[in-house]
Amino acid sequence: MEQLHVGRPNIGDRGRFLARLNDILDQRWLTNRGEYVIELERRIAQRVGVRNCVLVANGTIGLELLIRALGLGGEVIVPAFTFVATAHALQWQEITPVFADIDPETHCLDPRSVETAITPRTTGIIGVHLWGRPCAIDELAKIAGRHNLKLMFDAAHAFGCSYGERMIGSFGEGEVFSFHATKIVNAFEGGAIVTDNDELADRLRLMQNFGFRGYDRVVYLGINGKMSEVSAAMALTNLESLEAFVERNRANYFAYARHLADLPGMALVRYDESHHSNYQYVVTVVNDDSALTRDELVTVLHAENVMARRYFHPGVHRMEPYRSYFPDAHRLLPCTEQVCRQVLVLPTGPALSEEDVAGVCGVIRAALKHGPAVRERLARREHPNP
Ligand code: T4K
Repeated sequence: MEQLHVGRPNIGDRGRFLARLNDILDQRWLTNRGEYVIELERRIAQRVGVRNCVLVANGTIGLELLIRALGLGGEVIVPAFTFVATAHALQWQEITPVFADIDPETHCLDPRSVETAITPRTTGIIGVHLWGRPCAIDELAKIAGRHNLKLMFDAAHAFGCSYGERMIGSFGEGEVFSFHATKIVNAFEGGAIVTDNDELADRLRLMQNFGFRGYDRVVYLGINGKMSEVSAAMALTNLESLEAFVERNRANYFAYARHLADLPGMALVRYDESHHSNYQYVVTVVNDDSALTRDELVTVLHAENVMARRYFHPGVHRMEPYRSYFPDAHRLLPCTEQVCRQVLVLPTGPALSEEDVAGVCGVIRAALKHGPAVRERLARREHPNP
């Protein structure tokens, strides 16, 4: 089988992208808020239904800028079941990430755990719409309101997704998308901060461009977080194919659902049809009834060229520097611990055909059917006889 990946980039109309690239070269306007960045900001704000979109070089710097622009400090509550960037964006600014547990059904922050993590030093909450599935937005907003905390969202996975009829991107003080190569819409590297707050957006624009307000006039502490024109042109082109990408992902998702339906020990994480989803991730949970553990299954899949991923193993709380700072964090995170042990993300995206999906499921089915024999062979591979 040809190698199959989780994060194969979605690539829209190549001709349109190359025409845009030629135009950028002809105009010799490569970065610093050129016409492609302005056009992409306008289209994203319109699509999400917010007043402001500030494009940035990547999702991580988007998180860092929004955290700083909101004046967060002290402690901020985040999940540990997320990509490490969510916590790094805080720690990089010497703000302490305090890990709350997740709901085992949604894989997003459990509001009850958030409430118990609040201390007098807490200034904010960052919810992560993991796998593009919305957090418990209303409950988190109530908690933030009750304790006078700022609420923002890491929406890296959730471009094109909604909470009911309202688009993700329009909640909290602001939200951050990632347009990394592996995301539903990619800009090679890129990200966006979206918010309805004009004053916040103005501050973000200053911060993202060294604090410049016009030529020679610096009015704020800033950094370089700008998106280039070529990235904006790529994202604009891909945005025009978003519906087609989602359609392919959706078809793959339901093909997986059919093939894996009656497999004991393995469950596909569901997308609630009352929200729009981009179906970017095919997430499975390998539970205790499975004939093989998640880690055994991933070894088999990799040997068969299926590059399934153990996102976000072992959990941010078990990665440095957090592991050293909070060696006992896992005691308060039982659901995170379990999900980190069980989640397996399978390849999808327009690069995968339904036949590929059938092939992946065939490998899984055969491995689980012959579980004990496979386990024995894996053990022999690890400890060969002298
Ligand atoms: N918050 C959350 C919740 C996030 O998930 C992320 C990023 C962020 C914040 C930060 O946003 P950015 O600063 O990245 O904009 C990947 C991505 O690098 C990362 O962007 C993403 N989350 C995360 C979930 O996935 P890795 O370590 O899995 O990347 P990598 O290089 O192993 O790529 C994944 C797969 O994609 C590989 O199997 C190969 C394939 N691939 C990858 C690239 C880059 C390709 O086929 N072509 C490519 O160009 O993190």
